[in-house]
Amino acid sequence: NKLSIQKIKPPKAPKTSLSPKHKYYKEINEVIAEHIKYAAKLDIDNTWELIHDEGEMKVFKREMEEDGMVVDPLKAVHTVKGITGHEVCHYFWNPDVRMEWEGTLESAQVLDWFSEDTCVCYQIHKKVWPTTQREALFWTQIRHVPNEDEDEDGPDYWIVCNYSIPDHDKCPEKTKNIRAIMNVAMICETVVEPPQSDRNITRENITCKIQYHANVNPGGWAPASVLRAVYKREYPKFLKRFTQYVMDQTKDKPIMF
Ligand code: 6CM
Repeated sequence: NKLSIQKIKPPKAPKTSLSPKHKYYKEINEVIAEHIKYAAKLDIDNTWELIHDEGEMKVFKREMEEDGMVVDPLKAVHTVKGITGHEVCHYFWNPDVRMEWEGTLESAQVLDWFSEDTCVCYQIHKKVWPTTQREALFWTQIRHVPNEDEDEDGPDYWIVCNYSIPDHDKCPEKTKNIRAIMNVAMICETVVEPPQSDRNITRENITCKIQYHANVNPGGWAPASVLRAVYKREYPKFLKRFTQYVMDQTKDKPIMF
């Protein structure tokens, strides 16, 4: 009948170009759904300890240990004017530009492409005295998560997730490094204010609301105090440097919604 026809919405663009038959398809969807769920709740209560507060940027952690290793979950929120969530995610995900903003890396390489939006990266982090150097092997995916609400008022996110995998046939074996395990996500929402027709929107009218989640297991012994000191210093530094990088890269470019 007429009523039910009006309710049918046009099909949304595919959320990922990764084939449902891919062996990582299920894992990727589940991991991303979990990050979106937590981002939507934004449940920063008093179980989260504020470790850095600078303007719009706030970085929180929860002290946690597993088998004597520091695995403190970290969460950060930031609000940046003049850039969109798509832009933030694009530069965070794009492996071609990672070395331009990532200050903790010694090297990074792409080992495989699962699809246009998903690849496998292998990277070696800078050594932190006195610990053994860390490396990481992970899939990284960028995707748009359209608002699923009936009333169209719900948020519309862009997300990048970096998630460790146990192995890959192109990954160097038996290196001198310790393999860190991570589950990291950058989740962004773009706010347009004041709302106006698409044509007149300038960078003055847009703000990006960022949430960043990091769950990192160092994968082997490292002194807790050193690790916590490095995290406390490096995560805020990363957020500042990276968002500045996105502002610099985009200021003279058309807005990427
Ligand atoms: O999310 C960030 N970067 C992504 C791309 O590289 C990726 C990395 C996650 C960090 C995984 C940490 C591995 C072990 C840490 C070793 C210590 C390195 C510190 C070196 C200091 C000179 O998701 C931004 C990551 C910001 C890291 C603090």
